Amino acid sequence: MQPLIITCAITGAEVTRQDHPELPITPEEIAQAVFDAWKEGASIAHLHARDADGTPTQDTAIYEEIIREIRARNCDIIVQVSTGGAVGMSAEERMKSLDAGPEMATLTTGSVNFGGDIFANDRTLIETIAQCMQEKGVRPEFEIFDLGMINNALQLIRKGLVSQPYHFDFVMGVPGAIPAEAKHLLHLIDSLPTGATWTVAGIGRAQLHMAALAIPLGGHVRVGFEDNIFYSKGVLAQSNAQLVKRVVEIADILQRPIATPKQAREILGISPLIGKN
Ligand code: KMH
Ligand code: ZN
Repeated sequence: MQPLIITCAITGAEVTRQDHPELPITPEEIAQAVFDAWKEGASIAHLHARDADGTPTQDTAIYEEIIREIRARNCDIIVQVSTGGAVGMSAEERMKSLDAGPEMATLTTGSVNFGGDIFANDRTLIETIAQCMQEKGVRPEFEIFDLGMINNALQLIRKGLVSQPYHFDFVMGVPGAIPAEAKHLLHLIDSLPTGATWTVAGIGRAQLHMAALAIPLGGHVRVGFEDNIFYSKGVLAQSNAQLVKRVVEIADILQRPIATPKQAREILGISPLIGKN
């Protein structure tokens, strides 16, 4: 089994300081939270940017500042930016994060109900973002909120817009999308192209359960405040790092080693970080 890649989704676009008083918002806060999560065993940081007042933004300069702050901490974590942004953003706005020089980025391959909103990703938008990533040499992670999105991802592969190795993230438990249940996870895994790797991001209380399922199944795990702010029922997690630490503890019990960023880059087909690994 591959060593376990842990992604930490630090901030997201939906959670507010009202929801969690320690939500990282400024580039410094986000970078420090990434550093702390990396220290605990995360090898990918999934990043969203916020304005000074906490509003989601895809502003290139803010992403650049976050990345600069991460590297200033001598942290070799894989930087994965969001191209999902927030509901309602245009494709042009969403792609601005790709100009900040990330190694990896998310790519949602279909539209989905997203709570009371619609996260709209029509075919033209998906292909436009995929092409932009290909031109910039940014590795995509397919964000799969529902089964049909795997079909759309396969279409991109057939069109030559994404090359191997393929990596998928199953986001499970968003209200309006695929429920976070074991039978659905098994079906998603079964629907992947041969050799693809996968991560699961359970939403809310499903974060823990889906992580615990993924580890013995040979998948990878995403945790963090973007998807879940609680440690247990009614108890807020102290930090993103605390959520990462718990996954490492479970993996340890199940005797699955944790991937370093260097190992994660090898698995995901990402070039070594110059001067680091
Ligand atoms: N904020 C969601 C609407 C991604 O990062 O690519 C989209 C999202 C997915 O978070
Ligand atoms: Zn995201």
